Order: sequence, then structure tokens, then C-alpha cells
Amino acid sequence: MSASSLAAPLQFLDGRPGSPRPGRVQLPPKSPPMESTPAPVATAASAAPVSSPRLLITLATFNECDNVAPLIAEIRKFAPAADILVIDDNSPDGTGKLVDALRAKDPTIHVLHRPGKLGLGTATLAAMQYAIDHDYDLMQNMDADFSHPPRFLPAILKGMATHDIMIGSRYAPGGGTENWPLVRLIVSRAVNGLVRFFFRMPIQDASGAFRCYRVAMLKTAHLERTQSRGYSFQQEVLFRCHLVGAKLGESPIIFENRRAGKSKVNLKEAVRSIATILWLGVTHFFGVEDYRK
Ligand SMILES: Nc1nc2c(ncn2[C@@H]2O[C@H](COP(=O)(O)OP(=O)(O)O)[C@@H](O)[C@H]2O)c(=O)[nH]1
Ligand SMILES: [Mg+2]
Repeated sequence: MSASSLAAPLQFLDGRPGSPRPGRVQLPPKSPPMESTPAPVATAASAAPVSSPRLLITLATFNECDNVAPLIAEIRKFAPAADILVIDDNSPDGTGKLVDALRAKDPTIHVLHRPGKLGLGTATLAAMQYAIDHDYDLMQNMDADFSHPPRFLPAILKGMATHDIMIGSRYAPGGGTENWPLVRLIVSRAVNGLVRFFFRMPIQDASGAFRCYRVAMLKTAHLERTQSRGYSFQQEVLFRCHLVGAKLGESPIIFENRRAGKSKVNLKEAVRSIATILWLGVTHFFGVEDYRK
């Protein structure tokens, strides 16, 4: 499957691509941080050695003007050679303009400007399309609010020597969440339990967005068929990658509270995401729908 084969179905993901930059990083020697169960079908991607991959770090933003600049500075400490892509949905607080100003000083920062709030899922899909179109080897996604602390990047990237997707995992041994209310913890755990049950994926944390993807594997995962537009995108994309044999690994992280601004999760989005996961899970589990096609 070529990069362009994803382009047509994803054209609704408006953006203004910048020019590709080298963005090469040195991966540490092979040694996965966590076990992973072999996936059903081996991909060419899982076998491909990556010695000096081109890394793109992607940040979806909606009203993150107080977080994005210090976050990029912090990321630089742990992944100095990476390029950075911000996908901004015309944030009313001016996040997009702020990132344009950062880009004027640092051309390794790229921005996709979309016309309005189109959802975290489609923002991440647009980032994946960008990584494919610009020939990156690895795409590392992070929230733009410091909930995904950059200090965990080296361990996640190290795992990419032997996996197609490395998840910065709250629920792997050593991982956790900072001061989450019990209700949020229960809902998150329950969603992950459902996902493990229905999708048979060998991982603890299927709902976090702190993940590194092998771009060659993303090209094979039929992401143009993704139904989720919001937060259930995280589970669906993992499921679709699992179906094409992606090798999944987890590296523990502590999920911290956002530093500034407000969460964009609301009840409607939470309910819609859980409904999408249940729909995909039940139809897959009972063979109503073949998501390999
Ligand atoms: N581009 C874009 N980014 C979004 C959208 N919704 C949320 N985000 C970003 O996605 C990340 C996670 O969102 P957040 O509200 O912190 O969710 P929470 O961490 O689950 O509370 C943050 O970087 C947000 O700015 C959206 O519709 N479009
Ligand atoms: Mg957040």
C-alpha cells in the first residue's frame, strides 16, 4: 500500500504541510522495556531493522497556548533530533499563531492548521498521514498538556527497536496516574478491560495517546476505514494495527495532570467513544463485521 493510497480517504483532514526535515534519531541498543505477545501475522515492518530512524513527534492542540512552547522545549531535552508537528484546530486562544511564531525561528517545527475543532482522532489521523507523506520512520504522539511527560520518551523509543507500536502505559508495572478521581480510574480501567476482552489485544493500556508508531506499519493498517473521530480513536487504531500483525509493546509512564488550561473531554464525547468501542468490539467478537476487509 503506498502512502498516497491513504491520501484520498483522509482529504477531510485539512492541513498545510511543511517541508520534511531530516529528524534522525539514534535508537539505543535492542532491549524491549516490556514483553509483548506475538501478533497473529508477521509484518514486514516488524522485521525491518531501524538504526537511525527519522522521528516525528506529533502534538494535537486545542487551546494549549500556555503549554505548547514549554512542552516543545522539554521534548527537545529528550529527543533533540526529532521534528515536531502540531495539529491545531484553529484554537480560539491563539495556539496556532504561537506555533507559527515558533516555526519562524525553528524550521524543524511544523504546523497543520485545520479550520475548527474536528476531534482528537482525526487530528491524530492527519498526523499519521503527514508522517507517511513526509517519509518519517517513527511517529511519536503526545498530548500537548504535559500529561505525557517527555522524560519517558527515551524508554518508549528504545522499545521501537523490537516493536511496531510502543505504548506509554499507565497500567504496565511501574506506571500510574497522578491524583485521578476514583470514578475516572474506574471508567478507564473498565474501558481497557472491555478492549482486552473484545479485541484480544495483549496490552494493559489501550486508551492512552502517548504512543510511538512505526510508519511503515501504519501504511498497512487500513486507517482510512477508521470510524472514530474522537477519543475512541486510540482503541480503534490499535485494534486495526493489531489486525495487520503489529507487534505491540508497553513502557510504563506516570500520567500527570495537565499543567494549564482545561480538558476537552465532555460527557457526550465520552459516551460516544464508549459506544464506538462497544460497536466495534461486539461486531468483531461475534463475527458480524470482518474488520480485516
Ligand atoms: N487538534 C485537536 N486537538 C484536540 C482536540 N481535542 C483535544 N485535543 C488535544 O488532545 C490532547 C488531549 O486532550 P485533553 O483535553 O487534555 O484530554 P484528556 O487528557 O483526556 O483530559 C490535548 O493536547 C488537547 O489539546 C481536537 O478536537 N482537535
Ligand atoms: Mg489532557
